[in-house]
Amino acid sequence: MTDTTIEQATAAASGAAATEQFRTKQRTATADVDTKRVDTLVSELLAAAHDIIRRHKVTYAEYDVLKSWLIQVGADGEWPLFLDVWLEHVVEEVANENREGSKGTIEGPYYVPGAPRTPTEATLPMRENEGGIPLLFQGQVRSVDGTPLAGAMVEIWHADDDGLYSQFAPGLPEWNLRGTVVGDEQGNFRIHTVQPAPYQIPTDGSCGRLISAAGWHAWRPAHLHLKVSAPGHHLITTQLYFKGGEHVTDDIASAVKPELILDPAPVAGGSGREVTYDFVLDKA
Ligand code: MBD
Ligand code: FE
Repeated sequence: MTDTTIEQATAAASGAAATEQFRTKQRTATADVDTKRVDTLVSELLAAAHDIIRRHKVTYAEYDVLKSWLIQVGADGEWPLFLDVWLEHVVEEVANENREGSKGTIEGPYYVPGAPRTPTEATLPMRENEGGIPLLFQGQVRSVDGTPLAGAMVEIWHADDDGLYSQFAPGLPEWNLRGTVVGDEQGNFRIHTVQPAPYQIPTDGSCGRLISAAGWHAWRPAHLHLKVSAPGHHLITTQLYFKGGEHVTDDIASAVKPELILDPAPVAGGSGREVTYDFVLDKA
């Protein structure tokens, strides 16, 4: 445990980094939402809010609390966190409802493109005494028809044993526990890392204030984030969790699916745990 790192991690710092990361991504994204669509979506969203105000007789005092909270979410840079925790899971559900291959789930606010490339069998960038149980995560990338996929890439990023992400918490090496693993001719990969800890949403920012005001908890279960791709196939963004882990059944971000739960076994004659998980990609 590195206590100083925990003390220095603030909602505003991780929020600012997540906001900047999203702005970078958005510059390269193209959005073409036509007038009719904006009219429909925003009108229905507002109508839902009007209905809630009427049904619950929302007061001016409550309206002002909402207003100041919304202003503060922006000031804290917590819009990426708020949206990815409470809305993204439904966007993902709709986006991938017709996929036949492996299940995806939300990306969350802490993906950074361009993590260092590693060979097929690799240890993720980590500190000399990185905490956490060693984990060997291996598998194969195949097409829906069973064909092994040459040219597959497995991007992986996850929190450390303190639940902190590099580039979003201070004091961590830039690419700590992030990598782009290049599969072999058969789409195989073998990734040596450590098991992440559960992730707690920052309690000192606006999302934390909402959580305590509503009497909720602030936790996501321990998870690996992945983006898996191969030529001629749809990229899949997903996460994997650990059987029996804390908050696997009550993820604040509602992003756990039964197909995404790993059950690593102790490494025979070695240290740590290992697990095999294959990815099946839809044809593009
Ligand atoms: C995370 O690590 C995460 O994966 C999501 C979805 C939201 C907040 C933090
Ligand atoms: Fe995460």
